[in-house]
Amino acid sequence: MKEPWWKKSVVYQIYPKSFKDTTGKGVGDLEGITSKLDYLKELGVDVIWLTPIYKSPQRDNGYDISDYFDIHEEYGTMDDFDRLLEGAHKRGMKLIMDIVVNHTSTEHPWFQESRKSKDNPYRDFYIWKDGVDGGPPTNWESKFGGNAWEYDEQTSQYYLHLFDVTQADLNWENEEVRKRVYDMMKFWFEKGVDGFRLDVINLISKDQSFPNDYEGDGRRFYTDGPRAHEFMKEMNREAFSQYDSMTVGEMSSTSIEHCIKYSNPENRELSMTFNFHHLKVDYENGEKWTLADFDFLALKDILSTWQEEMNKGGGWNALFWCNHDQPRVVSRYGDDGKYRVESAKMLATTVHMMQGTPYVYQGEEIGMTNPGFESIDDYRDVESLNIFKIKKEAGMSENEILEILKSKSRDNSRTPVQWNATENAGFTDGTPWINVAANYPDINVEQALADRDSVFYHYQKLIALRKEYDIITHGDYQLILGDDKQIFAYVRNWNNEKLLVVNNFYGKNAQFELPGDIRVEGGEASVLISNYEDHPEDYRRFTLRPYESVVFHLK
Ligand code: TEU
Repeated sequence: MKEPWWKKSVVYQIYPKSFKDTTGKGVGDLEGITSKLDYLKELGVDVIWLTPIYKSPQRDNGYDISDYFDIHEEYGTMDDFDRLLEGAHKRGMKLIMDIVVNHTSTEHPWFQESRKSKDNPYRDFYIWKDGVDGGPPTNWESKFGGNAWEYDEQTSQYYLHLFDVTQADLNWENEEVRKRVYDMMKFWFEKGVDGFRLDVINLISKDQSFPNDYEGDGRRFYTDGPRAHEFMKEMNREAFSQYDSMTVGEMSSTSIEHCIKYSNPENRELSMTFNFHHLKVDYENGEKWTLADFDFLALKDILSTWQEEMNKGGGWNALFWCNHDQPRVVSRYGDDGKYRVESAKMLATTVHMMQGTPYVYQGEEIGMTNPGFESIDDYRDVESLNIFKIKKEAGMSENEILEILKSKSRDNSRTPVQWNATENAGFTDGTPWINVAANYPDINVEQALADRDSVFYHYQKLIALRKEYDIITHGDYQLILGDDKQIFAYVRNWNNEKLLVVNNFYGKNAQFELPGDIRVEGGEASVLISNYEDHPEDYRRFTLRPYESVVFHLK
């Protein structure tokens, strides 16, 4: 079988709202993306992933879709989209769309019909239930806080919303719903898009007995649910398999076993999966809205287990630190002060040298940081605003909540891309929909392109190395020094070659010593990439400086 193109690809994620505004309304647009295609080409990425650009009331920045066949007005028109797609293809880049089919906006005409009456033809497109004892049908919780059921007076029943109350869950048991979804996917394929990122796709199949959850928030009754794989196979058969496409599923609270099933080509479901376990090591007792140092040993263990097990099971990982839901990684697992550049490069190397398809989130390639917002008025994200309210009502002080949001809010990654040092970082001539981070005069694309030692060129090199060395794609993965409290080191093996990847995750020196059981045949060693001007002589034993990262190629 010919190797699929996406195995050697690097994907660049664009959050259009914050990318580049060309009209002065303060919101990014499609033309803004088209105007930056040469920049992306220079970085070297192969695929662009656009977060949702469909018509939407924007309660959740487009993850609440009201028309799958139209473009959100502020972003432009279908012609703008066609030009963007053509521009990407002309430059040899692919483009994938973000598709949200676990739920729609309550403004979607399907839902508008559905809520009208119990016998409306669209009633069964969504999940409606009677209340129990004057309350909601189950105790399931919304991912954005509060109960997951909303009472609708018109028909005296509740509808399910695993996210915001304006995001009603579709009823995937209904064949007609599934058919409409596949037809819609084909519409975009016919336009020429190269695949999809599928939003929370492992939540579409709910346990039809809808039980109460006395041990948790309900997720075990809909995560990787009873018919999830069946639906994925059907989707593949009806849509994906008819095009040379890549598909990546966003998997919420999933397991390795399920991700192997979703992404092993023999199963004909998806190309690859995102999971989030490595981004929960800074939670206290599993709770996101807390402040805790990250657990370095757990981080190594989780990433390594996924590397080994997915490889063994024939699955394929999406590799990433950042997206539009996560704080900036340099502020999180690196150092966004003194060692910003070193630690941003080190973190990049750590995941780009693993097996899987790497994703770069806009601004990550120049080492953008969390903005450090001080006031609740700076926040826009529906989840952050909900949590602020809920925590306040529960008695937490405003200052304490603001401290948590400063490190955990999804808005940390949603501030505008910093293009240059002019007002509003060159993002807009108007008033940006969300404030630009104050450090834009120092951290911006123009500055990065002018500095050969910038984070940008490190990413450019990592992306180029993937094309040059097959071992990065195919080699197996072996964690070494698993107990070391400062060094994240691993070996990749392929044919008679090895990659030795050594990273210092802290701002103080560390001693590296290659374990004796790692055998190197010829002993010819070259350095593929590092983040200091000079690098160690002997790969077997050396001192790592703060956040130092070195990759040796051995054969
Ligand atoms: O996110 C799914 C999801 O569960 C999270 O990443 C979520 O943001 C986090 O759990 C909240 O604590 C996807 C999208 O990426 C996100 O932007 C949407 O808000 C969400 O689905 C609903 O469509």
